[in-house]
Amino acid sequence: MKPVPAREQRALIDRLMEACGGGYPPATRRKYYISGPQWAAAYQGQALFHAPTREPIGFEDVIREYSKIGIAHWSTHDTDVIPTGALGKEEQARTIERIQATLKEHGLQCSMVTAETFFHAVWAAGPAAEAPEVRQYAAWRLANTVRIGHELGAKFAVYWPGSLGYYTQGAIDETQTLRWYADGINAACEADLELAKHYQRPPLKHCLEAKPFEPQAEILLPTSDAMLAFIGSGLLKHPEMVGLNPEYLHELMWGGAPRAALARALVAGKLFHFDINDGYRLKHDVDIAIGLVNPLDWLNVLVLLRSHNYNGPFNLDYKPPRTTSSYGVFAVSFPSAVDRFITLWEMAGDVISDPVIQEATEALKAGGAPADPLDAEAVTAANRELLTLHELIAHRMVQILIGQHRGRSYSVGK
Ligand code: GCO
Ligand code: MN
Ligand code: MN
Repeated sequence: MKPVPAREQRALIDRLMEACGGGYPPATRRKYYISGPQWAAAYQGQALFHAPTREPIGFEDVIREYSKIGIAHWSTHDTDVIPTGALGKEEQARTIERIQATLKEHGLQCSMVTAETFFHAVWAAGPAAEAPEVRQYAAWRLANTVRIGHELGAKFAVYWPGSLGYYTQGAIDETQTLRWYADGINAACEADLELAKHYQRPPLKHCLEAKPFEPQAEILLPTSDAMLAFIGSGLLKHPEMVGLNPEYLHELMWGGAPRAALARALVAGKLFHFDINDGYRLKHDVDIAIGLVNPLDWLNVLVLLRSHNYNGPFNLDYKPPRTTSSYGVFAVSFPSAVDRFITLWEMAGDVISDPVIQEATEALKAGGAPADPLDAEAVTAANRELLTLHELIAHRMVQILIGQHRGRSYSVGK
């Protein structure tokens, strides 16, 4: 192939995206409770070892582009849109008005707001640091974010306490730090109850998000399970207002099964919000788009969520890779992520209604009726053949994933 001159490259991307097929129209995409984070689209590809590869981009452009794609909801950190020094000042009010107008113009809703408590130097020792002024500032930031949420019409507030921990051991008493962190969440909930009255809106749903590694070396609430324990610890004044925002990759990172982590949140009634992305076990937070690494596991996750009528947001918390251009972020990265999600969601419906899987599942639940249910050998023998269905179900799921259940074949029977 001849070199492709820079001016022809976008046309090539567009033509090959078209050739991929399988895209949903924006109207279809809008039917799903999918949210696009400000920070995901505005991510410039920078990291400790990486210079940025993309141009900066503001909320006006992000919201407009999400609207064109058919992403109907938008989420943001306070400092994604308002500089730290302007928070709570006149500039905040003016920015909120501009965001409201932009959302309205493009027909998007703000679904979630989140306080940045990890980037600025003020959080060097975390949001629940020893110095009372840091904690007072953290409580104010959380309450201010809740206020922003009400003003933008959000239903959810997310807290990612990634800086709640330490690099070097011994300086903090972890029990004290957790109590102080609870004070911050309590302040946010109390402020919310006041603000909800003032704005005549329901209070927000407050969602804790865990990540096992990064940015602290050791993290006090590293998993969704740790957070469930924290919510139930008695330290929260309004535990009923607080639930989880699990992130798919964050559960995978520590070696957990995301589907099982979600199941534990579901049985606790705490699966409020869900950050969707992909990546690898026991690696750093690579935040790859949904389904590019583990499509079969994702299909399984969505079967669980569909079976249990999860109706919260699916937040596209991934980072378009550094190799993707500013143009590619909206031409390829976001539409393809949304479409893989929708396809996997549809496939999850196929799994749930699949006659083979249904019959196999029913048979497994029916058991084999041993003559003596207290005889281990008889119980084992009664189930022996049925248990083969576990592997058969897994095979069927892969068939559904690759379309074989609809007759797609690879020289089968030829
Ligand atoms: C990550 C985290 C963040 C949080 C966000 C919400 O991958 O580092 O997911 O993106 O979701 O900061 O507070
Ligand atoms: Mn996240
Ligand atoms: Mn992540």
